[in-house]
Amino acid sequence: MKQRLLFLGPPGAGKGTQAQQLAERHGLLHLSTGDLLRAEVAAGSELGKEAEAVMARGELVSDALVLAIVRSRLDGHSGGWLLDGFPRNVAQADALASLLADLGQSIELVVLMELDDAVLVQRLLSRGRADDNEAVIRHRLEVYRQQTEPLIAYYRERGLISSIEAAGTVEAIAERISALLG
Ligand code: B4P
Repeated sequence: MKQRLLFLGPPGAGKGTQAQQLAERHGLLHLSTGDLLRAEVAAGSELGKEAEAVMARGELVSDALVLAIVRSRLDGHSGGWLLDGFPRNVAQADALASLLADLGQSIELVVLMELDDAVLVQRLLSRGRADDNEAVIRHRLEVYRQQTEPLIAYYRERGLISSIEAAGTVEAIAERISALLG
């Protein structure tokens, strides 16, 4: 089974939901940059203070900050992993590629979760996190289109992408993902 995975898709596509379940089932390290940043905010660390206002506006936290978090978690981990919500722009993808080259590891599969904007907005409004009000959600979708969507071409050129339809029940989507893992 493929064990070095990356989940890509718009906010609310269910990356976190699917990644958590899959990682538990197969004993993979689940790295959600969103969760890690929210933990820093909750802890009131310097890093969290820097991230809080940026996240509340629906923008991307600085690449340097996110990279430091990912590097510290991947360094020294030799088993499988699942990156959820990272990378979110081409600079982060390039930085990840050089980090993985340093570690002698590589991405085996990028799962692209696709879903209509109307469903995304509905899901996020019912989740009700601090950054889940309609204006911020619309802005996050714009940031996704501008900064994160170019990663689809980036990973397609590298022959790594498989897409799935992210509508339906959590179980149905999990089955679609499992079918890609071999
Ligand atoms: P994230 O924490 O990554 O969150 P997300 O993209 O909004 O949500 P996700 O797609 O994981 O959806 P989820 O499973 O929760 O990002 C938050 C912020 O952190 C960013 O805006 C940014 O500021 C910052 N950030 C994170 N990573 C960064 C990086 N690398 N660089 C810079 N900044 C970064 O699902 C959404 C909802 O739908 C949930 O309520 C869930 O229960 C529900 N749901 C899931 N599957 C469903 C289904 N099949 N049917 C119905 N509902 C479903």
